Amino acid sequence: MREEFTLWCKTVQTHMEAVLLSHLPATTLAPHKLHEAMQYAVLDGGKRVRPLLAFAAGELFDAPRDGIERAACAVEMIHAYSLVHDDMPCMDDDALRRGKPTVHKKYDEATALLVGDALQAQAFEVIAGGNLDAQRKVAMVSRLARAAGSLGMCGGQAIDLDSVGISLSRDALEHMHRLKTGALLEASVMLGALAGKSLLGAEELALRAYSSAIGLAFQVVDDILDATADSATLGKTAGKDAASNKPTYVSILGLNESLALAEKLRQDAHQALLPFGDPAMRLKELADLIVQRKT
Ligand code: GRG
Repeated sequence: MREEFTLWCKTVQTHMEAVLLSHLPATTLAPHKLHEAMQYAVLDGGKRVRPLLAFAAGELFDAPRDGIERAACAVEMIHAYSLVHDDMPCMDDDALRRGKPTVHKKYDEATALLVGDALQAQAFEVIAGGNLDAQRKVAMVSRLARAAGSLGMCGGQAIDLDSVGISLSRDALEHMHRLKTGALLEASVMLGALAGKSLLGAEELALRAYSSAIGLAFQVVDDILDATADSATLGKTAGKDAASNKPTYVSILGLNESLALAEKLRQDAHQALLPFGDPAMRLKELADLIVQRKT
């Protein structure tokens, strides 16, 4: 990893803490417990991969700073909501997330449900505010809604919940992950870019090809880490997929082929960025980060 890129990531990650805080309701406002739990779910944790993607794509298209920050904030809020709901007893039933007790453990189930609901609404309010043209905002709202809904992340989660204990084909596994994880990662890239301009057909296609490759790579690596890393390193319960009899890339392809697939997807991502040349360097390095990450 280039030192300059590592520094850029750290700067964005640190800055995002302040940006997210500024777009969350203050804990001094009632209902205090809900607002406190929303901050608990969003702040001080996570790799901020989605904001990094939004920043890199926004900077590629010279988007205004506030527009990039709002795009980054909105995708991270949707992501945080999905983690809170996913950890609840009715879904994955997990006690550890981002190295901390999950929201329903720290607070209670009803609060966790409301935290997710409120964060989802807040994400759209963040995009609707600010000074971007109405046309830009509508494009961003529409992309994010599609990515988060039943044809995106929620749909992928529904398929995932239905596939416990059954054997999925590789294609079916890929479809599930494209919705569950890939849709929001793609939206992160697209929202950053859309904060800058309306995308031309060729730009849209190239960014989609890039997002598709990193989205799948992210999941393949997630499966590899679930099988090989420990809970302390991951900040969440490791080995959960095998324990709950879930189909994963490692269970279908084995470890070595999964590693080779992640590497191929990294190269596909690089290839997709060729039309943008050097200015797309950060997106390229983010593909490397996604594949080489250890948590
Ligand atoms: C509940 C509607 C609903 C959706 C849940 C994203 C998701 C869908 C569930 C999370 C379960 C999971 C472990 C998915 C695998 C990939 C993934 C999204 C991992 C977590 O994302 P990271 O690694 O997390 O970016 P951090 O904490 O770094 O932000």
